Amino acid sequence: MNELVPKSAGEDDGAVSVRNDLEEQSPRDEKKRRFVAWLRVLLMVTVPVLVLAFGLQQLVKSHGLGSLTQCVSSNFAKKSESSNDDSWRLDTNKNYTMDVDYWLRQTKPRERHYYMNVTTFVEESPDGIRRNLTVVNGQYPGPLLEANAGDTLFIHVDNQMEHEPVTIHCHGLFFNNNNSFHDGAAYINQCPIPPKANYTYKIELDDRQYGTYWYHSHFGAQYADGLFGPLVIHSSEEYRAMNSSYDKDIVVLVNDYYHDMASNYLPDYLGPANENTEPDPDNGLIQGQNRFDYVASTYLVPNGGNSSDVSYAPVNVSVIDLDPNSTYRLRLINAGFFLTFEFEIDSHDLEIVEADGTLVTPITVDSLAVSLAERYSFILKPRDDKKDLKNYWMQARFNQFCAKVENTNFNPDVRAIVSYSKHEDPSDLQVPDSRWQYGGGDVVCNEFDQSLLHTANVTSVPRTANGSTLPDVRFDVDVSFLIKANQLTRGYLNDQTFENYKNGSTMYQLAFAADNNTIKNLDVKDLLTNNDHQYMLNINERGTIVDIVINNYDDGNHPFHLHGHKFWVLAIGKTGFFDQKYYTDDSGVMNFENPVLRDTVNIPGFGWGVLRFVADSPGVWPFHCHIGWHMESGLMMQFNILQDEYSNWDNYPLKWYQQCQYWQNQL
Ligand SMILES: [Cu+2]
Repeated sequence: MNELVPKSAGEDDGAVSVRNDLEEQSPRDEKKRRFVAWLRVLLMVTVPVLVLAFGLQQLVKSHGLGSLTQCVSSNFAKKSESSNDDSWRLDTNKNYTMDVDYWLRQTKPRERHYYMNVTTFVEESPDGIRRNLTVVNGQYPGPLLEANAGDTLFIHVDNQMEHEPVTIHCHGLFFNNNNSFHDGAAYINQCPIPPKANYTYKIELDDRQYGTYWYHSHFGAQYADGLFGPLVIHSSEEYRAMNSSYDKDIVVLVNDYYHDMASNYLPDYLGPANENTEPDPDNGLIQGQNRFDYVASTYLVPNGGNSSDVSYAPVNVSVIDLDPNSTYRLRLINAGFFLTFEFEIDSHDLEIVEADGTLVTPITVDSLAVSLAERYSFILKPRDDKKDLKNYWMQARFNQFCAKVENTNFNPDVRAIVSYSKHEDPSDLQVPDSRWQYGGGDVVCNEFDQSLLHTANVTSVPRTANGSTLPDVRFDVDVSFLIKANQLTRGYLNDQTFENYKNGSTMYQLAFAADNNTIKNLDVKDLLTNNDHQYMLNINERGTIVDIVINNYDDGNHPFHLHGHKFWVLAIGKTGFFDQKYYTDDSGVMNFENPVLRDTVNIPGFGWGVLRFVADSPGVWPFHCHIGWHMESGLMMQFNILQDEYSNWDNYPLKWYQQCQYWQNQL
């Protein structure tokens, strides 16, 4: 039986302490469940009446700018009866433009509530080809979440899907030492939100964290289908540190894009005799939109579909409106599933000022390569005189050499128009041909050279107590894809491939059965454990300086991401292997002064990298390649940090606990 608290039965239904063991919880739970059952009946009677009475009017609370509140569930019901109706398309010119002054005026921390109704939305067409999407609030792409540093962010997720669970992960957030159970990684630090259930993430934002982030589903391959969007944390401190160098602020969201649901590609990809040949995208999008030149005779219908089922109507590129008299900060996000892209805007220089929420010493480039899940802010510097500014191509050129893309549908030339001319009809815009020579046709698969990025205003990376350049713990991890039993190819970190934990989530077990679980009991002090397919690096001492030394034995590049932390990119090697002598010699291979501090970085094919982080945030944190296909293939592990602390917390949300019980009862 479903033991979950029904929708709307109370947002914050109390907290659970792990000091009580599971048995001691039961009577309290039982009492609560009975109350909840009563509430459920009450709601079943009253809600339909209310809904009728209000004529489907949305009762959405508005806080802050409330930008999510305009677009709620009444969009879902309508379907193909209105093929010209593109209200499903998020108005990114409006939604992704931030009000710089508003956020600077906010001086006191406050709550920011956002409401996400998750549905599988039937057949809309960001690039002209109709397909199913899984979306937030009936729109694509996902809406912007905004807060100030120090605010408390509430994300109220209502999973309205009939059959699919969901989670929402806020990529790059710290979770402030005390609430990593809200990180949203399915089966790791959360049990997924079941179909037709809801969940509220309460994230107390660190007052030292600001910049450009994003959110996405962390359940299976779901985010490829549309469950993602930008997340920006404003800060007057950051603004001052940037010398107030902009007056307009816009998110540019870029993603590679498939013409079918990710789940339809997975059986082939993960099936026998497929040696890690990833599904290739069909297109890429900027602000959720791009052209696709459909030719019926040559179009490859994905996954053996029927060509007579293909529905297409031409779509234009998106137009980003700019004011010639303003200075813009653009926040660029690679929210894709697979590929790196090279980004440029004709006749503009890009002054990079931020990488993954870290201010960097400004550096000016014509273009830059952005790996999956990375973010950059830059100040936009037009080369033409202000009075001559008109229309220009913005381009995100997907690097198909990296991935050996063979899909003949694939359009790697992803564009939008940057327009300074107030226009009526986008199709009338005159845009000069681009003269950009994409990478000079470079067949190398590297991202932007990380050694050119320097964290602003620092003089040293964290060091151990004795001041040495060596870490407290060095963790070497080898990356490979191996064919093992039944001709199945899987991703391996050292010799371990990740599989979803079957009995709730690992954090649930490690916290609530700290002395009696099948993964890692509290008294086990091993640095590495591997039980129940849960490969873990265990750090038990707060403040431990950890270096992750990654050697990539695979020919493909892998953008690695660590949840809940930022790491210092001490070195990236394009060839060969890491050598211990780099710690102490004068080769300058490693930077211990001012390397970039970020949460995602690309490890080149047959290359290596050394990443340093300080283990100071208790939780079970995924460390993984962000290529969605590779995650599904097992290129993921967990960093179990300060289990003795989080297994004593008393603030686990009741619903977090109950949703794990729900899944256990399904076993
Ligand atoms: Cu990968």
